[in-house]
Amino acid sequence: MTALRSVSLIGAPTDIGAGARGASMGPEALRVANLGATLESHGVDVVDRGNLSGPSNPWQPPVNGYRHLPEVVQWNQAVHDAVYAELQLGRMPILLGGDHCLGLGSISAVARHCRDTGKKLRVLWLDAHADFNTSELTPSGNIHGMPVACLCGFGPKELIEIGGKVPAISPKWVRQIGIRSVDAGEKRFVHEQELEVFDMRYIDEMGMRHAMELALATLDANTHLHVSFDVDFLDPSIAPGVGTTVPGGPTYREAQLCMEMIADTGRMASLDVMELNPALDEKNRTALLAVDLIESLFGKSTLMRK
Ligand code: HAR
Ligand code: MN
Ligand code: MN
Ligand code: MN
Repeated sequence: MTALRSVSLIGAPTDIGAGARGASMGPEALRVANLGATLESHGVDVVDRGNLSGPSNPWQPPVNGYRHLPEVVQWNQAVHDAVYAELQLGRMPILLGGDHCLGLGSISAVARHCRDTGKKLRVLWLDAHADFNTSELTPSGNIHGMPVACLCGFGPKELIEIGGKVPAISPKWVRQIGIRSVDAGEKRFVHEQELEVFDMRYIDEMGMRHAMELALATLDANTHLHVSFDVDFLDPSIAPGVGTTVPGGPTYREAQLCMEMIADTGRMASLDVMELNPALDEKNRTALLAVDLIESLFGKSTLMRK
Protein backbone atom coordinates (compact mmCIF):
# COMPACT_ATOMS: atom_id res chain seq x y z
CA MET A 1 0.00 0.00 0.00
CA THR A 2 1.32 3.43 -0.85
CA ALA A 3 -0.09 6.04 1.47
CA LEU A 4 0.80 9.67 1.71
CA ARG A 5 4.30 9.28 3.02
CA SER A 6 5.39 12.80 3.93
CA VAL A 7 4.31 13.81 7.38
CA SER A 8 4.67 17.04 9.33
CA LEU A 9 4.28 16.97 13.09
CA ILE A 10 2.71 20.13 14.55
CA GLY A 11 2.66 20.54 18.32
CA ALA A 12 -0.14 22.55 19.92
CA PRO A 13 0.81 22.67 23.61
CA THR A 14 -2.33 23.95 25.27
CA ASP A 15 -5.17 22.84 27.52
CA ILE A 16 -7.16 26.01 26.85
CA GLY A 17 -10.42 24.19 26.04
CA ALA A 18 -10.22 21.45 28.68
CA GLY A 19 -11.57 21.01 32.18
CA ALA A 20 -8.28 19.66 33.55
CA ARG A 21 -4.79 21.08 33.14
CA GLY A 22 -2.03 19.03 31.51
CA ALA A 23 -2.91 18.31 27.86
CA SER A 24 -0.48 21.15 27.11
CA MET A 25 2.29 18.59 27.72
CA GLY A 26 0.85 16.15 25.16
CA PRO A 27 3.08 17.06 22.21
CA GLU A 28 6.29 16.55 24.18
CA ALA A 29 5.08 13.24 25.62
CA LEU A 30 4.41 11.95 22.10
CA ARG A 31 7.92 13.02 21.06
CA VAL A 32 9.41 11.33 24.14
CA ALA A 33 7.46 8.21 23.12
CA ASN A 34 9.40 8.39 19.83
CA LEU A 35 6.58 9.19 17.44
CA GLY A 36 8.86 10.72 14.80
CA ALA A 37 11.51 8.00 14.70
CA THR A 38 8.86 5.29 14.83
CA LEU A 39 7.11 6.61 11.73
CA GLU A 40 10.50 6.97 10.01
CA SER A 41 11.16 3.30 10.70
CA HIS A 42 8.10 2.58 8.54
CA GLY A 43 9.51 4.56 5.64
CA VAL A 44 7.64 7.78 6.35
CA ASP A 45 9.40 11.09 5.68
CA VAL A 46 8.88 12.98 8.95
CA VAL A 47 9.50 16.65 9.64
CA ASP A 48 8.81 17.97 13.13
CA ARG A 49 7.71 21.61 12.84
CA GLY A 50 8.00 22.07 16.60
CA ASN A 51 5.34 23.72 18.69
CA LEU A 52 2.89 26.49 17.86
CA SER A 53 2.60 29.25 20.40
CA GLY A 54 -0.41 30.96 21.87
CA PRO A 55 -1.84 32.47 25.03
CA SER A 56 -1.31 30.76 28.36
CA ASN A 57 -4.24 29.28 30.26
CA PRO A 58 -5.83 31.95 32.48
CA TRP A 59 -7.96 29.27 34.23
CA GLN A 60 -11.10 31.38 34.45
CA PRO A 61 -14.77 30.36 34.77
CA PRO A 62 -17.04 30.40 31.70
CA VAL A 63 -18.41 33.67 30.31
CA ASN A 64 -21.71 33.40 28.41
CA GLY A 65 -21.32 29.62 28.18
CA TYR A 66 -17.70 29.61 26.96
CA ARG A 67 -14.51 29.21 28.91
CA HIS A 68 -11.49 31.05 27.52
CA LEU A 69 -13.13 31.89 24.20
CA PRO A 70 -10.63 34.57 23.04
CA GLU A 71 -7.70 32.26 23.81
CA VAL A 72 -9.42 29.30 22.12
CA VAL A 73 -9.88 31.45 19.00
CA GLN A 74 -6.19 32.40 18.97
CA TRP A 75 -4.98 28.83 19.34
CA ASN A 76 -7.36 27.57 16.68
CA GLN A 77 -6.28 30.29 14.27
CA ALA A 78 -2.66 29.18 14.73
CA VAL A 79 -3.58 25.53 14.23
CA HIS A 80 -5.67 26.32 11.15
CA ASP A 81 -2.83 28.24 9.51
CA ALA A 82 -0.21 25.58 10.28
CA VAL A 83 -2.35 22.65 9.11
CA TYR A 84 -3.42 24.47 5.95
CA ALA A 85 0.21 25.32 5.11
CA GLU A 86 1.25 21.64 5.31
CA LEU A 87 -1.64 20.53 3.11
CA GLN A 88 -0.65 23.14 0.51
CA LEU A 89 2.85 21.67 0.53
CA GLY A 90 1.36 18.23 -0.18
CA ARG A 91 2.32 16.92 3.25
CA MET A 92 0.16 15.09 5.77
CA PRO A 93 -0.28 17.16 8.93
CA ILE A 94 -0.33 15.33 12.25
CA LEU A 95 -1.57 17.68 14.95
CA LEU A 96 -0.17 16.80 18.37
CA GLY A 97 -2.62 18.13 20.97
CA GLY A 98 -3.41 19.77 23.07
CA ASP A 99 -7.05 19.48 23.93
CA HIS A 100 -9.74 18.64 21.41
CA CYS A 101 -11.03 22.20 20.95
CA LEU A 102 -8.20 22.41 18.39
CA GLY A 103 -9.97 19.91 16.15
CA LEU A 104 -11.87 22.96 14.94
CA GLY A 105 -8.74 24.67 13.62
CA SER A 106 -7.38 21.47 12.16
CA ILE A 107 -10.51 20.27 10.40
CA SER A 108 -11.54 23.72 9.17
CA ALA A 109 -8.14 23.86 7.43
CA VAL A 110 -8.65 20.39 5.97
CA ALA A 111 -12.12 21.41 4.75
CA ARG A 112 -10.64 24.49 3.09
CA HIS A 113 -8.00 22.34 1.39
CA CYS A 114 -10.73 19.99 0.15
CA ARG A 115 -12.66 22.92 -1.32
CA ASP A 116 -9.46 24.13 -3.05
CA THR A 117 -8.74 20.72 -4.55
CA GLY A 118 -12.23 19.35 -5.23
CA LYS A 119 -11.86 16.51 -2.76
CA LYS A 120 -14.64 14.89 -0.80
CA LEU A 121 -14.07 15.09 2.97
CA ARG A 122 -14.77 12.38 5.51
CA VAL A 123 -14.10 12.98 9.21
CA LEU A 124 -13.66 10.00 11.52
CA TRP A 125 -14.11 11.16 15.10
CA LEU A 126 -12.67 8.58 17.52
CA ASP A 127 -13.78 9.66 20.99
CA ALA A 128 -15.64 8.75 24.17
CA HIS A 129 -17.53 12.05 23.68
CA ALA A 130 -19.57 13.48 20.83
CA ASP A 131 -18.08 16.99 21.33
CA PHE A 132 -21.34 18.38 19.96
CA ASN A 133 -22.23 20.89 22.67
CA THR A 134 -23.14 24.54 22.21
CA SER A 135 -23.03 27.40 24.73
CA GLU A 136 -26.68 26.70 25.55
CA LEU A 137 -26.22 22.94 25.96
CA THR A 138 -22.83 22.66 27.64
CA PRO A 139 -22.73 21.64 31.30
CA SER A 140 -19.16 22.94 31.68
CA GLY A 141 -18.41 25.74 29.22
CA ASN A 142 -15.32 23.77 28.17
CA ILE A 143 -14.87 24.27 24.45
CA HIS A 144 -13.25 20.85 23.95
CA GLY A 145 -16.83 19.58 24.26
CA MET A 146 -17.92 21.72 21.26
CA PRO A 147 -15.63 21.37 18.19
CA VAL A 148 -17.91 19.13 16.09
CA ALA A 149 -20.84 21.52 16.61
CA CYS A 150 -18.61 24.48 15.72
CA LEU A 151 -17.42 22.77 12.53
CA CYS A 152 -21.06 22.22 11.57
CA GLY A 153 -21.73 25.95 12.04
CA PHE A 154 -23.12 25.96 15.58
CA GLY A 155 -20.90 28.14 17.73
CA PRO A 156 -19.54 31.63 18.21
CA LYS A 157 -18.94 33.61 15.02
CA GLU A 158 -15.22 34.16 15.58
CA LEU A 159 -14.65 30.40 16.00
CA ILE A 160 -16.86 29.01 13.25
CA GLU A 161 -15.42 31.44 10.67
CA ILE A 162 -11.81 30.35 11.09
CA GLY A 163 -11.77 28.15 8.00
CA GLY A 164 -13.27 30.87 5.78
CA LYS A 165 -16.64 29.22 5.14
CA VAL A 166 -19.57 28.61 7.50
CA PRO A 167 -20.32 25.86 8.08
CA ALA A 168 -16.89 24.34 7.48
CA ILE A 169 -18.37 20.86 7.12
CA SER A 170 -21.71 19.07 6.96
CA PRO A 171 -22.75 16.65 9.72
CA LYS A 172 -23.16 14.13 6.87
CA TRP A 173 -19.39 13.98 6.45
CA VAL A 174 -18.76 12.86 10.04
CA ARG A 175 -18.62 9.35 11.48
CA GLN A 176 -18.17 9.05 15.25
CA ILE A 177 -16.77 5.88 16.81
CA GLY A 178 -16.53 4.76 20.45
CA ILE A 179 -18.97 7.32 21.91
CA ARG A 180 -20.18 6.61 25.47
CA SER A 181 -20.60 9.97 27.21
CA VAL A 182 -23.08 12.47 25.79
CA ASP A 183 -24.86 15.20 27.77
CA ALA A 184 -28.68 15.30 27.72
CA GLY A 185 -29.12 18.37 25.51
CA GLU A 186 -26.17 17.34 23.37
CA LYS A 187 -27.84 13.98 22.76
CA ARG A 188 -30.99 15.63 21.40
CA PHE A 189 -28.85 17.83 19.15
CA VAL A 190 -26.88 14.83 17.82
CA HIS A 191 -30.19 13.23 16.80
CA GLU A 192 -31.58 16.46 15.36
CA GLN A 193 -28.49 16.95 13.18
CA GLU A 194 -28.44 13.25 12.26
CA LEU A 195 -24.81 12.65 13.14
CA GLU A 196 -23.78 9.10 12.28
CA VAL A 197 -22.61 7.63 15.59
CA PHE A 198 -21.24 4.14 16.20
CA ASP A 199 -21.45 4.21 19.99
CA MET A 200 -20.09 1.57 22.37
CA ARG A 201 -23.46 -0.17 22.48
CA TYR A 202 -23.24 -0.57 18.71
CA ILE A 203 -19.65 -1.83 18.95
CA ASP A 204 -20.63 -4.27 21.74
CA GLU A 205 -23.46 -5.72 19.69
CA MET A 206 -22.06 -5.60 16.15
CA GLY A 207 -18.31 -5.53 16.71
CA MET A 208 -15.64 -3.01 15.75
CA ARG A 209 -15.25 -4.66 12.34
CA HIS A 210 -18.83 -4.02 11.31
CA ALA A 211 -18.83 -0.49 12.75
CA MET A 212 -15.70 0.39 10.78
CA GLU A 213 -16.95 -1.24 7.58
CA LEU A 214 -19.98 1.04 7.70
CA ALA A 215 -18.03 4.11 8.82
CA LEU A 216 -15.61 3.68 5.91
CA ALA A 217 -18.14 2.41 3.37
CA THR A 218 -18.50 5.49 1.19
CA LEU A 219 -14.84 6.40 0.74
CA ASP A 220 -13.65 6.60 -2.85
CA ALA A 221 -10.46 7.51 -4.70
CA ASN A 222 -11.29 11.21 -4.40
CA THR A 223 -11.85 11.17 -0.63
CA HIS A 224 -9.66 12.98 1.88
CA LEU A 225 -10.02 11.03 5.13
CA HIS A 226 -9.33 13.02 8.28
CA VAL A 227 -8.90 11.07 11.53
CA SER A 228 -9.47 12.99 14.76
CA PHE A 229 -8.20 10.67 17.49
CA ASP A 230 -9.16 11.73 21.01
CA VAL A 231 -7.08 9.44 23.21
CA ASP A 232 -10.00 9.13 25.66
CA PHE A 233 -11.60 6.98 22.92
CA LEU A 234 -9.58 4.12 24.45
CA ASP A 235 -10.63 2.22 27.55
CA PRO A 236 -9.11 3.93 30.64
CA SER A 237 -7.58 0.63 31.77
CA ILE A 238 -5.14 0.89 28.86
CA ALA A 239 -5.11 4.69 28.48
CA PRO A 240 -5.26 6.44 31.87
CA GLY A 241 -3.44 9.57 30.70
CA VAL A 242 -6.41 11.74 29.68
CA GLY A 243 -8.45 14.37 31.53
CA THR A 244 -11.89 12.86 31.03
CA THR A 245 -11.78 9.08 31.32
CA VAL A 246 -15.00 7.18 30.61
CA PRO A 247 -15.17 3.44 31.38
CA GLY A 248 -16.18 0.94 28.75
CA GLY A 249 -14.08 2.02 25.78
CA PRO A 250 -12.44 -0.05 23.04
CA THR A 251 -9.95 -2.67 24.17
CA TYR A 252 -6.42 -2.81 22.83
CA ARG A 253 -7.42 -5.26 20.10
CA GLU A 254 -10.55 -3.33 19.13
CA ALA A 255 -8.51 -0.15 18.85
CA GLN A 256 -5.86 -1.92 16.75
CA LEU A 257 -8.50 -3.26 14.39
CA CYS A 258 -10.02 0.20 14.06
CA MET A 259 -6.64 1.68 13.11
CA GLU A 260 -5.75 -1.19 10.76
CA MET A 261 -9.02 -0.85 8.89
CA ILE A 262 -8.40 2.88 8.46
CA ALA A 263 -4.90 2.11 7.14
CA ASP A 264 -6.31 -0.42 4.67
CA THR A 265 -8.36 2.31 2.98
CA GLY A 266 -5.18 4.16 2.01
CA ARG A 267 -7.15 7.41 2.22
CA MET A 268 -6.02 8.96 5.52
CA ALA A 269 -4.56 12.35 4.63
CA SER A 270 -4.56 14.20 7.96
CA LEU A 271 -4.61 13.24 11.64
CA ASP A 272 -5.15 14.78 15.08
CA VAL A 273 -3.87 13.09 18.25
CA MET A 274 -5.64 14.89 21.07
CA GLU A 275 -6.28 15.08 24.81
CA LEU A 276 -3.21 13.15 25.92
CA ASN A 277 -2.53 14.39 29.45
CA PRO A 278 0.92 13.37 30.73
CA ALA A 279 0.17 14.79 34.20
CA LEU A 280 -2.37 12.01 34.63
CA ASP A 281 -0.38 9.26 32.89
CA GLU A 282 1.72 6.43 34.29
CA LYS A 283 5.31 6.35 32.98
CA ASN A 284 4.12 7.71 29.61
CA ARG A 285 2.24 4.48 28.87
CA THR A 286 -0.70 6.27 27.23
CA ALA A 287 1.66 8.15 24.91
CA LEU A 288 3.45 4.89 24.05
CA LEU A 289 0.10 3.26 23.30
CA ALA A 290 -0.91 6.20 21.10
CA VAL A 291 2.32 5.81 19.12
CA ASP A 292 1.70 2.06 18.79
CA LEU A 293 -1.78 2.75 17.40
CA ILE A 294 -0.49 5.47 15.06
CA GLU A 295 1.94 2.90 13.66
CA SER A 296 -1.07 0.77 12.79
CA LEU A 297 -2.71 3.79 11.15
CA PHE A 298 0.37 3.95 8.94
CA GLY A 299 0.04 0.33 7.90
CA LYS A 300 1.97 -1.66 10.48
CA SER A 301 0.26 -5.02 10.92
CA THR A 302 1.18 -8.26 12.60
CA LEU A 303 2.06 -10.08 9.40
CA MET A 304 3.02 -8.65 6.03
CA ARG A 305 -0.10 -7.98 4.00
CA LYS A 306 -0.39 -7.13 0.38
N1 HAR B 1 -19.48 16.62 27.33
C1 HAR B 1 -18.68 17.22 28.38
C2 HAR B 1 -18.65 18.72 28.24
O1 HAR B 1 -19.01 19.23 27.22
C3 HAR B 1 -17.29 16.63 28.39
C4 HAR B 1 -16.53 16.88 27.14
C5 HAR B 1 -15.20 16.27 27.28
N2 HAR B 1 -14.59 16.32 26.03
C6 HAR B 1 -13.41 15.82 25.79
N3 HAR B 1 -13.22 15.72 24.51
N4 HAR B 1 -12.66 15.37 26.60
O2 HAR B 1 -13.91 14.76 23.86
O3 HAR B 1 -18.25 19.38 29.15
MN1 MN C 1 -3.79 17.38 -0.86
MN1 MN D 1 -12.90 14.91 22.06
MN1 MN E 1 -13.19 12.83 24.58
